[in-house]
Amino acid sequence: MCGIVGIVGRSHVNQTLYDGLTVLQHRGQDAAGIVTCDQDKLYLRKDNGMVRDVFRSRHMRRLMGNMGIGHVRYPTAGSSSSAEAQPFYVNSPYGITLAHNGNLTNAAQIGEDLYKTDLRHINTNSDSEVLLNIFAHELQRLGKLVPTEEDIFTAVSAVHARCRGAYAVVAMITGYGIVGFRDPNGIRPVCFGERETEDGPEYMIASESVALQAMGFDLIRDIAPGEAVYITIDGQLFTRDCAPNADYRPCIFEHVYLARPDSIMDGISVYKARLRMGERLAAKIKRVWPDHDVDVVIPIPDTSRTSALQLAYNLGVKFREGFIKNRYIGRTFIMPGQNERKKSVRQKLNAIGLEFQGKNVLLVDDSIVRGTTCNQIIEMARDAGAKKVYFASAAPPVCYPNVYGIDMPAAKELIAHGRSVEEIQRLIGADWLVYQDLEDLIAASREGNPEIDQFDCSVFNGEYITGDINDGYLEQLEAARNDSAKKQKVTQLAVNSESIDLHNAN
Ligand code: PIN
Repeated sequence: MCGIVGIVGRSHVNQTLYDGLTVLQHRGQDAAGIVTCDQDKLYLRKDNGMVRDVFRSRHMRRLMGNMGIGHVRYPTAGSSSSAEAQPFYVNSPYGITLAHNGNLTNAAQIGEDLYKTDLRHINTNSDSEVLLNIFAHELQRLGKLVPTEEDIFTAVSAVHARCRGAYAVVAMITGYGIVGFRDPNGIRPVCFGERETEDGPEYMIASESVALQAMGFDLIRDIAPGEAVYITIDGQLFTRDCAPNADYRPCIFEHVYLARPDSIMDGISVYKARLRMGERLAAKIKRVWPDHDVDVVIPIPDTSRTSALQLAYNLGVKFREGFIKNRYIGRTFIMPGQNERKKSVRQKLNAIGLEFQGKNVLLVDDSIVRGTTCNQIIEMARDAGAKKVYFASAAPPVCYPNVYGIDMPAAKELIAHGRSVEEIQRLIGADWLVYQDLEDLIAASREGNPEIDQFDCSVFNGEYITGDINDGYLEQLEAARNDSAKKQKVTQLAVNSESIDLHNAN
């Protein structure tokens, strides 16, 4: 999962891009980058780290121009070194830069085609560099000195024909404009908005509406699946459906955990979807355990708070803050090895004893992925004096790996993979465990926008909607994602960090 932004403004856009990226920082803390365009020159700064660490005043001063794009990266399969921070650049045609959120499931195949047929060299392991070169190649084939919006849309259509998987993209064509596009299933989110100025309208494309809102842009709408939006450097906006086979299937895990609650995504308020998850979970609890003895509902901060609040209300049980989070420690599921992950939970959360002593507590989390943190949190609740510790997950069991750009662990490392709810309950050490039903999760999201028939629910049901995922692909993914592979990557990273990225205007 990553965050993308693009702006065509009327004055320098560096600060707005920077601020927009900080609003999207939850989508990736691994690397950040901005490229701006001033006349026919590009200025690029990218590196590993959080937005506030990557950009210093001296970098910001150099990022000149009224148009630019930016990216925050969450590590997905293959990414690690700062050379793989985005945006990526290719000089021909026009000078194109690109930032991508998602994962191409046929990257290996089309990467080979790029080399053997299109005679293009890819210098990293990143599928985003592949995507950029496909787009560049398709634009170059048109052979125009000045690209028109028709040319841009033709190239995006060709990208759709060649690429499989999930991709929400912003690309900048030096001297001409910014294009945003989304795969034909609209798996990963991207939207666009407008801000009026005295000199005319400014446009912003972003992964989440919260970035537009925070920067004073009005949300126009989400980019539709398969659609492309092209904004010229002088502020004209064009849109076009570029995929004949578009079929809206946005990723439901955005609503569960990834997105900020204050975003409106594909017409759905993430906040309200989470409230409805709580409502439906409460209904299930009442159904399966009508005479429950829960004294208090306690969320595991932060994401689960919204659904826990509504769950408690609908159960008619007290809602209390029992855990306080040290907000200066990173998210847990981005850490490479099991030991580090274990250690960080107690550093990250602290229990308020008086909310636990002698009580039957129902802890609520947004999801259970590996089950390692909830195991420790349950232990903490017992240490704090809880009589009984029940556990509720606002999402169904996460049983399958994600191939569409979320850095989920390998199948074997998912606690729910091949296990029953009773087994999981025992493993995490809860006195009782309840999961949201998938149909309830879908209903909670869908109620926000009934026009969306289906979602990508692959981590819950193993149905990969792009239809190209076979066992071989999953095995490769498994090899790249298991803990030992990640550890190895960290060692490599230490070795690679001295390498020089030719395009980095540091
Ligand atoms: C964490 C949100 N959420 C907590 C992410 C933990 C799974 N984990 C997914 C639960 S926060 S585990 O609110 O953004 O801080 O099952 O892998 O142990």
